[in-house]
Formats: sequence, structure tokens, C-alpha cells
Amino acid sequence: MNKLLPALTLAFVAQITLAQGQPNYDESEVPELELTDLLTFNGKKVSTPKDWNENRRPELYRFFEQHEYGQVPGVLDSISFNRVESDDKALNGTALRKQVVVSLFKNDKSLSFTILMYLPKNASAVPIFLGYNFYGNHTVTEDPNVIISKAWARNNKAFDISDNTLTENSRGVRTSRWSIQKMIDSGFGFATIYYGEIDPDKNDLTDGIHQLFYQQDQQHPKPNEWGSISAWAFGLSRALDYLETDKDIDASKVIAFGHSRLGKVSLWAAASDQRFAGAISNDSGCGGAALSKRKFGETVGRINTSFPHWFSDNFKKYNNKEEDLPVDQHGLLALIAPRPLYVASAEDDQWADPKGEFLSTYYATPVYDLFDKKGIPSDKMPEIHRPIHHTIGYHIRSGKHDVTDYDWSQYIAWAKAQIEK
Ligand code: GTR
Repeated sequence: MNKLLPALTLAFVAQITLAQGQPNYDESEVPELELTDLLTFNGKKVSTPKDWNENRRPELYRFFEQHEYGQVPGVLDSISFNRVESDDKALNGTALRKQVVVSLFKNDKSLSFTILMYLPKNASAVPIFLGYNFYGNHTVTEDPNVIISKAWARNNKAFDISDNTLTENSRGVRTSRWSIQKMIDSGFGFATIYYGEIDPDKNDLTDGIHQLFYQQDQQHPKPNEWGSISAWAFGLSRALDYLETDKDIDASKVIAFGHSRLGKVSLWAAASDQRFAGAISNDSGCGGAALSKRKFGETVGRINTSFPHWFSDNFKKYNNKEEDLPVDQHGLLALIAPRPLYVASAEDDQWADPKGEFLSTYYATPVYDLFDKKGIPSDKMPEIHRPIHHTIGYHIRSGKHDVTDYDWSQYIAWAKAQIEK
């Protein structure tokens, strides 16, 4: 029986591959791009920021909300914040550490998550990067005082995570992805949350934040309602609710950051909640910065098959039908205008379609132009390690799907310049 399992798994994978076709990595096979003009509304040219904000932007937003990420089905009854720990001698005395539990209440149910923060010592009202981590707050630093989450976690042999439980064994395993000291030394704060505390990342929407909003006996969101990405974005906004109450932070300077699936989240969070000062998408790929109509690497059909819980059920209408999308992901980026936006790619991360991520920034640029903000001036991709730091930032670095110190050096330098403007 056991011997049969690998064969069955293989057959299953083969079935998915056949149904979706092999991913395309050949530029000559990319369909000619027919992208919707972002600056046309009711057949007329959008020529003022007012026209954009009042007419075209809401129309575009509605598409992404109703047909891609899914709508949040209501408002919370209440929210509370509880600082459970702090220390002003963290990171060798350079930083103030705080851990704050945020509790969300709805329909007599509740859910809590913990924000871990490091802030430059003795600074007040600092700008801050806010982003989710994949395996718990205790993985982003060696600091022994970071509380270990009790939420469900994906097993990971390399990180010694088993029984879907986080332990001391995984403390500090993801430090390479977070240049925390560099942020502190540059005058930025850093805040992170374990994404599994908002919604465990598995194809099951009966747990996490979704169930707080269900009507009796409901087990699954309606077709136009939130999948996990929208739920995680909602969680980032609730963290921002807390940051607005903390005098050590300048809540008008909170930049949403995310890598990969969590980069899809930072983009959708900044599009949905205009209190975010800006957004950074690191290797976010399909359903993030990358243009879907290029069908390069991961496609809409593939992502909705591998991760059926990430998007709204409505988005599945576009499986293998990207050409039917009324707007592509450049429209998502444009929803962040005129605020600073940074998209980054990695050369060996072809699955995420670096060129599609780049072109998306280029095609979002006319909306930034409308606000006299500098976007991406040419559709020719910059060379490796030749970052563009305009209001829209972009770089492609060498290497694989990851977040590196090089990426953070760019984000920090760019954010500093944007914020001081
Ligand atoms: C992949 C997925 C990508 C990206 C990535 C990640 O398996 O296909 O869209 O989100 O996971 O989040 O690491």
C-alpha cells in the first residue's frame, strides 16, 4: 500500500501538469500583449487626478476586489491592543523591541496575532517597514526573547518544524531574509507578523480569520469574497490600526513589504488601504506584480490549482483564459499611485516572470505621470544590479527566489529618499 503512494502522487502531479500544460519559459511563445489602457473611463481619457480618484480608480479596484482577491465580508465588532513585552536594550542596545498582541472580535468569536517590532532606540515617530514572515516571528532574528507562535505552521525538515508546531529549534532560521540591523541603523523601524496567525496557509477556509465572519453553518466564502491573500492583507491593515496608536511610529510612513505570496499580499494591502505610505513587492510573480496575459512561468490556472484558497472563487473563471481578464496586474500597481511602489525580481526566478513584473511597472507609469510622479521611463528592462529608484522603483538581481541583503539595501535607500521628499 505504502509503495503505491509515491506512484499515486506522481500520477496526480502529472494530471495537474497535463491539465494546465507545461509552463512556458520561451519569450518567443509569449502572446502579443493587449493591455487595457488604465487611463480610459467610459470611452473618455482620464486626464486629472480627480477623475482617476473618483471614477477610474474605483472601477479598477472593484474588478480586483470582486473577481480576483475577494471582498472582506463585513467589519469587525471591535479590536484591542495589548503590549505583552518590551525591552529598550534589544539588538545589542541599539533598538527598542516591542511585542503587541492584536485581538479581533466578531460575532462572539475572536482571533489574535502578535506584532514583533524593533525601533531605533531613542527615536520618535519613525518610518517603518511592515511585513509578514513565513515561519514565525522567532525565525527572523536570533533574539531569544521573541515569542514563539502557537499557530499552525507548515512542516519543514530543513527548519526542524514538524507536527505543524513551531519550537525553539527554528529560532533564527530566516535571519538572512531580514536586514533588521540595517533598517535600525538607517532610522527605520521594523514590524513583522507570522502570517499563519491570520490564516493558516492551507486549502481550508474554516479556520483563521474567515470563520469570524461566517453566517451560521457557513464553511466557505461566497464566490466574490476573500481568499487567503485578501485575509492576510486585511491583517496588515489591522496591524496598521495598532501602529496608528503608537507614538514611537509615524503611521503616515508605514511601508508594506512582502516576498513571493506575501508580496502579492503587500500589493493588495496597499491597493485596498490608502493609509499605507507605499508598498514593496519582492519576487511576487503571478497574482502579484507579474502580467498574467504573458502566461510566462506560473499561470492563473496553475496558481488556482496549486493554491485554491489564495484568491476568490470568482478568479477561477480566468483559469487558462487570461485573455478574458478585463485588466492585468499593471492595474493593481496603478491602484497604489501616487504612493511609492517598489517591485523587485531575481534573475533565476523565472517562475515569477521577471520581465512580466518589470513591464507591469512600466504600464502602470501613466497613472503615476498623471500625479507628476516618476515611474519607469522605458520598456527596456534594466541590467542586473542596475536599480531604478523613482517613485516607482525596480531592480533585478542575480540569484534565486529569495530576499537578500542586496534587496534590503535597495529598499532602505529608496524608501529614505521617497520619505524625505
Ligand atoms: C510558489 C507559488 C508562487 C509563490 C511562491 C511563494 O509555489 O507558485 O506564486 O507565491 O510559492 O510564495 O514562495
